[in-house]
Amino acid sequence: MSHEDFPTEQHAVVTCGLPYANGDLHVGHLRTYVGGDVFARALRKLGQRTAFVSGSDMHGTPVAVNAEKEGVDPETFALRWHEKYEETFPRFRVEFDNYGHTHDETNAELTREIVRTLDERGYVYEKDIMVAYDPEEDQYLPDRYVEGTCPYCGAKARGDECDEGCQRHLEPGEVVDPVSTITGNPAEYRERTHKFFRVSELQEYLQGFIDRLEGTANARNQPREWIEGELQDWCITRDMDWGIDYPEGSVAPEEQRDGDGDSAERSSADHSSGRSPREETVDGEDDLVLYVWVDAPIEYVSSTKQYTERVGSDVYDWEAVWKGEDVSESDADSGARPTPSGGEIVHVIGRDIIQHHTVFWPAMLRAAGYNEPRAVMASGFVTLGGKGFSTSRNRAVWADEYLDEGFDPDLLRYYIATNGGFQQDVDFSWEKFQERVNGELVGTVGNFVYRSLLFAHRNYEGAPAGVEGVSDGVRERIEGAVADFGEAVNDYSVREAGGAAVRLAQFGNEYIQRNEPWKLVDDEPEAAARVIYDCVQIAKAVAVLFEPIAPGACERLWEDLNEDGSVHEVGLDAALEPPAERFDEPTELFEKIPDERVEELNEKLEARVAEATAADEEGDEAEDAEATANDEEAGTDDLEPLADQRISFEEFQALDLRVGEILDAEGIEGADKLAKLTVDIGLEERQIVAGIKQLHDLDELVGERVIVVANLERAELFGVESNGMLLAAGEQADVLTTRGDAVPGTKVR
Ligand code: B3M
Ligand code: ZN
Repeated sequence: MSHEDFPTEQHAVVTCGLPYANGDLHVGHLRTYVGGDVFARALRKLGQRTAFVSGSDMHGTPVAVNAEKEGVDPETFALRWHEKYEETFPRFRVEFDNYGHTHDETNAELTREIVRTLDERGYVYEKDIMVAYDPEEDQYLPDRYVEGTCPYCGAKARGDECDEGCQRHLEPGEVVDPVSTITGNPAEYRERTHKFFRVSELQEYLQGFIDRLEGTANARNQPREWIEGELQDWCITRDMDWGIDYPEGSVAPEEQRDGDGDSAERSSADHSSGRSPREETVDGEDDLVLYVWVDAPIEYVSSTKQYTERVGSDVYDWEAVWKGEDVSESDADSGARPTPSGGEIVHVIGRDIIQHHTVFWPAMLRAAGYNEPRAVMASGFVTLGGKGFSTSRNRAVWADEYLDEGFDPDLLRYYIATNGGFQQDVDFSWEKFQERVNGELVGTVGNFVYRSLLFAHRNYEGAPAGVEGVSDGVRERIEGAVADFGEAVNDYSVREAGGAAVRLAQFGNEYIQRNEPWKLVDDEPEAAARVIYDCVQIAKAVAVLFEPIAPGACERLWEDLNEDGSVHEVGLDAALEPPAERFDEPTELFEKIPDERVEELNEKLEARVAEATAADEEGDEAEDAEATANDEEAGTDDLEPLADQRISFEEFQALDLRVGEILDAEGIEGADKLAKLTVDIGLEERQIVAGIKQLHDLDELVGERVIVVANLERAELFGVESNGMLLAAGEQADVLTTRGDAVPGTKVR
């Protein structure tokens, strides 16, 4: 890896966290996959050779527990979900170059090889530990088979993670007051011998690694406290029989004993009996399977390998990407920076699995002689009504449901990729979805492209002939957008990569509006032709730059522009290549979502959220009636979680907040919620569009002192320019005001 700006000479691999093959996908999952897909496409646009890979996570208790609930063996169960995911991702235009699964032969073999290497290099040792056990069921209780209290923060926690509290990974035996999730009985702790990986020996290396790591700020900062504190070794085996066997002793002979003589066709992981967690085997010999978090990330490598097997190593060499130069056993735990070699490895994950990707995984890679990741991009969660998605409570917008509603996947891609920074949590709402679709996709991008191409087609049958290329000013704008796009990729900002195209289309709209070619056509035909040529060029550039976010729409636009080849394959240079002189009447790229549709969707969703919330409360009451009552009293139930990302004082100061006085307020015709305000902010008067029409008597707002974000970028809402933003709290737009008599223009600090 180089740490040079993209594009680099090296091959890149973009991976997405593997979904557990245990249930339906929802919009929350899609955030990571869409983000990964956008990033991989954007890298390719820059000219970086990139493989985009992932696979289903088949093992571990998340799969075993759900399979057991259905009374199906885990292999059948997981394969069914795997096949479902294979179908679902392309329906959202999330197109992996390879999508494998952790239970296939490639991954099982590579996992055994890597673990053997760790073992041979002295990174693995055995230790007796206390493991939760259900005496009634006569079973050990790994991971999700046990629940209890987090020893670090006191939240309710699963056996292997503090999912509702501090998000820490928990080691076997750590959870306090363990309860079996099979019987609900208190669990006992029993002594067992397990294998441990010496993460602690790699502390110095990891400290260097985290300083080098690129990606989103959460992934670079959050792990510091773990890496700089006391690093614990990591238990890498479990008392289960669903998984990949620990590769030693009995493993190899047992495979040979298997007797069908055709081990290649046999499913690789050795136990698929459906008995999970492990019961003692007949001969009393009980072996360990690897912890799911060992073989899961190895699938990133296996999946890349499968891609190479398909396309050939001359096209894409997985070994060069992942292996490069091995570090010897003795060097591996030193903090020395590894020799730069190998590929640009970028992991795209959810923010709950940062620790696995910035501590355990790089430690494993390093100790086994593989290359380290260049970047980790950790996405925020998608919430509903301020609370996390919950599969079991049906508090979710499901992937299938979205498609069944007949929406184009590009709309959701745009919304979830650009509605906030990648690492921020996003509260899903159909209104916001509609606002972004109708405003930016239909109003800005679609509108600009349609009016330009229609005018070009009607008057010139394509890009006007005889124009000597694009005008200088427009060329500069396009070059600026291309540069912004490149910068966004290098900043790992999916949102900004999308923003570059939308801003260019916005400029296009202003350009056509300002130059009014329809007025020039008769009297100044040359001037008209030049303007329209420029607009067609902008439309072509938009197709190129917006492809990562909206690959379907850009494919249509490319066809409308009668361009050769595939918009998915062209590089950024194509943005300034001359457009075609012949094309047909264009199609509309995006369709407006009517208000009735949103109301209908909202009703469904609100009913579902209410039901889920009621279910939550019932559950909570059973556990802790008092705490729930207090919460309700305080009305905190619906609050969005606090942002986990701190900002610096400088970042805060970048906001120019001012006291303003509302001079005039009127509704915007046709818009349900928007009001156009004239606000005196001392130094000047501003026109601000605010979503408060339904919620306030507009006349009463005149004279109110309000707080204005004065340096927010200008926006156009419903065709009306908004130059600043009003601060307001909550769904009811409770407008913030001042308590004393600060005059308009006073800075808020
Ligand atoms: N299967 C899903 C999760 O915890 C888990 C990811 C594995 S990535 C190597 O989000
Ligand atoms: Zn915790």
